[in-house]
Amino acid sequence: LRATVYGYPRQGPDRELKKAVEGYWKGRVKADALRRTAAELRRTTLRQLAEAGLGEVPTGHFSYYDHMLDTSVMVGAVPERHRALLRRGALDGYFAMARGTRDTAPLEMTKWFDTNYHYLVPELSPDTVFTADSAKQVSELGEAREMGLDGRPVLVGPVTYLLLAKPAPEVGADFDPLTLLDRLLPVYAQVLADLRAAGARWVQLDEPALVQDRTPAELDAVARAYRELGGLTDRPELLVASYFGRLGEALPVLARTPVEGLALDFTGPGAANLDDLAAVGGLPGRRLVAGVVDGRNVWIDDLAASLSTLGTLLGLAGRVDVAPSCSLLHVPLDTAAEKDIDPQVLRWLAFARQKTAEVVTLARGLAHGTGAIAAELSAARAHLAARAHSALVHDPAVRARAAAVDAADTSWDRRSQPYARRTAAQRERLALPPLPTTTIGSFPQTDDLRAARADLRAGRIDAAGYEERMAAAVREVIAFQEQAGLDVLVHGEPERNDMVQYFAEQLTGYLATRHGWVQSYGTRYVRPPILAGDVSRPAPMTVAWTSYAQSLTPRPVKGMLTGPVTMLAWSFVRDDLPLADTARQVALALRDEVADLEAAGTAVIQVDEPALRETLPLRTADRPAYLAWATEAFRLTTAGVRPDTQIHTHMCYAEFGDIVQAIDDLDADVISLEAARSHMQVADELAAHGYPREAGPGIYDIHSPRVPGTAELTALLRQGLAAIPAERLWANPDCGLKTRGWPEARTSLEHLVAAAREVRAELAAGG
Ligand code: THG
Ligand code: ZN
Repeated sequence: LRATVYGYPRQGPDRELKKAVEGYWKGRVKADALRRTAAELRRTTLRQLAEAGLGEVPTGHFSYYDHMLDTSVMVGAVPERHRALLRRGALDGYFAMARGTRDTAPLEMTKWFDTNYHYLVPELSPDTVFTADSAKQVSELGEAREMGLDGRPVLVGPVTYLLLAKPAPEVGADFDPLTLLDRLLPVYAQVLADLRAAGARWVQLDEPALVQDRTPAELDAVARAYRELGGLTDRPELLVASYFGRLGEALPVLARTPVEGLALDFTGPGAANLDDLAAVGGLPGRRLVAGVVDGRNVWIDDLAASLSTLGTLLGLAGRVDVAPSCSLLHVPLDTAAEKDIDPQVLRWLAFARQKTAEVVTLARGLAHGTGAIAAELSAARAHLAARAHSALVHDPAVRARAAAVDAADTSWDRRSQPYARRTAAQRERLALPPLPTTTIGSFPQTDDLRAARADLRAGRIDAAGYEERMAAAVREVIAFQEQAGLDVLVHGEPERNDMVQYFAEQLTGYLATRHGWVQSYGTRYVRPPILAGDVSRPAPMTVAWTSYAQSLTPRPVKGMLTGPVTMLAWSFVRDDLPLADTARQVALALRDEVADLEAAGTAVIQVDEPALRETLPLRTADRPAYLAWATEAFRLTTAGVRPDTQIHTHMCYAEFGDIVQAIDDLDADVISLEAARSHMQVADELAAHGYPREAGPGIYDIHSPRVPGTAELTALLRQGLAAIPAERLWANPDCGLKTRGWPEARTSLEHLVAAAREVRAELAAGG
């Protein structure tokens, strides 16, 4: 009966790892210094985990960049184009795979399940030759053992590794990486043998892909993999870990293999694992690691409820250990760093360090009875009660307004006229040319803008001085767009740090953190705000900047808002209110902002929902319900406007095929989409669905500093015209320009306008 965790934030309390890695890229930090920094961070983590009282500490979960990339290195799945570099220097080859070099493209990056962490996608082909490289795992285990700790190496399991891989660029899309399983297993066998030789008693194999819908063939692969690995004699004991939900059909499959332990998630939808476990007769004689503390949200645990779950589980396995539901990578490090949050409120929150203490407490309570943790139980009860009754959490006016949306006699989320009719009114009001040109919203976030924010924080300038610096940036952005000849302008968002944080700071119900960094990808981190209470908007948030920009030009300036789904997806959400209800509250607050923008004369309002596709539930059965509340929240935000006010939306990430219906259900007038990298495939998908509205599949890929030529953009527009008629096609980049530099953004947009003009001329000539 012990407590453990699967992984921990890697960056350090002050993001030391980010600084060291980025310093190394810039040549300012030597390889040795980077390695020392990393080793020191790992030791600090191990010390912290040991002092907290963990019986067994995870090792090998550290990463300079990403654990899937580390797994690719461990099994030798290095693309040919990166091999030479990897031979010359391990770190440089590693970072080349992550970031590319001048001559080689990086691995593709995508979301890790439904978290906001992004991993590097392995590229596999029938020619992939796997070879074992246990060095990282063995040496990190050694670090723990030197400190006298019982280290449990954590690896990505072979089935999840293959299920998350994609065919290498040189092989067809129909190649299935899972066919490589029989070649991969001997490599895992070798790593297991190496880890046993290095002193590992247990090894954890993470198989989160098994909480998604899996085909019989895939389940068969699971059975084969763990029968084979389980049948090895020279190996540590195997703990197969699942998280992010219910294991479902994979549970009986795994239970029939000889693995010594399973880790299951008992939070949220994972709660169903309890009945499922009972249904397979439990795990007699084996180890169950019970993920009872939510590992991906920031609220303190209801210790009494968890103890009761654990009590039930005791009868279902030979040995029960206590853990968070998943790696603590997805939460910030330590609430103690948050000096700006009211200490009363801070007690409701648990970050990685606090969650570690919670699992230790639970293990103690389970082993020695509730008397042994009476103080912790009563503190948790008091904090939960304080939260449940706090005025910060409950706003009766917000509740009443949200409830009124349900009333059958309202049509809150329907516009006053159907799309076909209002489009004529918009055409008349806006008088745009065919193929109107616009941008997605943000312009380059320059060092100067960041310096202004730092100056404001440090008190070197006052609010008025800061606003003047922002106003100057708006003037520059408007002047450029007029001169370049864009049709629908934006103010450029110089005043926004992050598209969620900016709004969260202005809405009641949200908490902001100072140090609550969570890794998004590589050395990039976000500080997700915390949805703590009922959401309302005390005052207009964007009207002043939008109106200022509009005062500078006769052309229409778009109002720019972040949509309700994204406001939830990139925040920590409440665990005391259904997501759909929070979405509705955020939508109503945004609806007021939309109304104020419209009243101020804004004719075009864009509500971005980049996260609509990302938040899709992992199990297909859960998707219709999600899409229903998500699209309703968007319509609630936007449907209150006049017919001649044009609503735009924007989404990033390339795969839309499975949500085209939901996009249609948003009832927006215009959608801009990331498409530059998928060669206008998006336009075809929209057309195939019969999408009836206006659309701007991006023709300028803003994810790279490359400047597209006019001819290339003209060709993409013509391609778009093949799928979407001229009166419904827009010309725009595929995402915001905030990560770009001015020189390339300027030239690229000039090319974009030139391309639109050229194709317009062709259309006018009847071509
Ligand atoms: N905002 C939020 N979440 C997101 C994105 C976002 N999740 C998905 C996607 N976009 C992730 N992409 C990024 C891109 C850049 C950065 C982080 C995530 C980034 N971070 C800065 C860094 O680490 O140096 C810190 C930024 C800051 O100071 O706030 O550049 O756009 N919420
Ligand atoms: Zn985008």
